[in-house]
Amino acid sequence: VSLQMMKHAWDNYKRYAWGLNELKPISKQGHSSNLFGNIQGATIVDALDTLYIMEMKEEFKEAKEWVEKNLDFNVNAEISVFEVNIRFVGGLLSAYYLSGEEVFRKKAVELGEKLLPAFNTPTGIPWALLNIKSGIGRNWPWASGGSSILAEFGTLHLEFVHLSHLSGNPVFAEKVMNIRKVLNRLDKPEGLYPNYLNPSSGQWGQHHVSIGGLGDSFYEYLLKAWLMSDKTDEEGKKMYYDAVQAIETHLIRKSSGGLTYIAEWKGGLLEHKMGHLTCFAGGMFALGADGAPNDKTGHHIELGAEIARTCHESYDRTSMKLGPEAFRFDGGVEAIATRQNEKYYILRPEVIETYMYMWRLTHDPKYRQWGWEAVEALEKHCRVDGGYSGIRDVYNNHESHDDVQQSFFLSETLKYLYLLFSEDDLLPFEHWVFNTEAHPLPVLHKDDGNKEENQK
Ligand code: DMJ
Repeated sequence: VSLQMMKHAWDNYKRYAWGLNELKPISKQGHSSNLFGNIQGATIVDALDTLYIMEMKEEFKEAKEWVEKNLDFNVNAEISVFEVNIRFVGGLLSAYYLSGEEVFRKKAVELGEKLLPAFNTPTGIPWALLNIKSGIGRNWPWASGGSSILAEFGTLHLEFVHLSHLSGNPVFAEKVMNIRKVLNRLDKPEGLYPNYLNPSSGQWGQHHVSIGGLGDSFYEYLLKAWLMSDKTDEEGKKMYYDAVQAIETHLIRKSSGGLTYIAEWKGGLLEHKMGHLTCFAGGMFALGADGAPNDKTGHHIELGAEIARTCHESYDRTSMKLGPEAFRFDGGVEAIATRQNEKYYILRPEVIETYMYMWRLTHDPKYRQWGWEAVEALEKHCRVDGGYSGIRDVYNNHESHDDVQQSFFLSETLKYLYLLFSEDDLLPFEHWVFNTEAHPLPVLHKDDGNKEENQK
């Protein structure tokens, strides 16, 4: 089924928005997000590995030809370093490792080089935004105290380690190792990492902590850096398990109805709200269970299972059976969005991602059932003639479509669905880690420097 869904999403993108970043499936035209500046083709690059894995050979070939002929980074564009890294660098790296086609390696390294000026700050903590022509960077105007964002500068590690591996140039890995050095020197309030860090002063901005937006994939990349290093990166490992310990103590709570959730922390006060983005953490806890210190393996799996259950409830308690952007555990509700501007669903993957990890790690059939419920809901409410669209209010009985087919729907949501219903030996966890945009990167095995081995 996910293959049919991919075909529908891809064919319509191709028909109405080919070469542009994303598709507007209702108005049947291209959609340009300013996150990528003038870089074009986000959907193509994000979808390459999904096409490959689903064995959509014709489509993969036309996507590759587009990359060869049209993917151009010599543009005057201000881009989000994080978004371009996870979608474009990550997408190109995976396409290279899966297919072995040199063009993807070349383009990934070329783009990586374009991103390097972002690190020209007093601390080496990169800017959020970079003009890839002039090399001038800056931060989001809304970020506390001119800060860079934890989830942005903390989500470069996996790709940059691979860029050094593939180019033979150590500079990429050095840049991301330095980020850790800066973080390790700093005092952390209650052992937690605030979402804001000023790249000039090296000081935290507001003490807001989140495992959802602004924080999320920083934690994910600590764990995955350790796994991707064939468990040799002890620093990443320690930072991950220490962070999880602090998260458990200060952010994880149980509702009176028995649902475990991860709250947000604002200078010591808890906001009892969990974002859809935070739901990825169920899969992360389960993936990290194996290495958990002090015999805590079972506990981390259980934590993953509880987060999966809570996130499933957030879907089940809507009329469309698709989860809201954020849900609350206060004012007499549990796992329900109470604010109008938190009731939307934009084809996000995190809940399905967690089902996929839980399925692989436990084989409890309920995760496939829950994934199937999501497929039915997507088909019923998000599928339109011209592709797939997000929904403005999942509690309503009538769809109001937002008219965007997000590129991560093809790279993540559909890929995780496909993996959820595949055998475990498709991209096995011993050999692959997924970047935060679901692009698989090979584990760099310590006993062989040779690439072929890593492609098993
Ligand atoms: C994706 O770009 C990535 O998963 C990122 O980590 C968070 N936001 C979207 C999906 O929701």
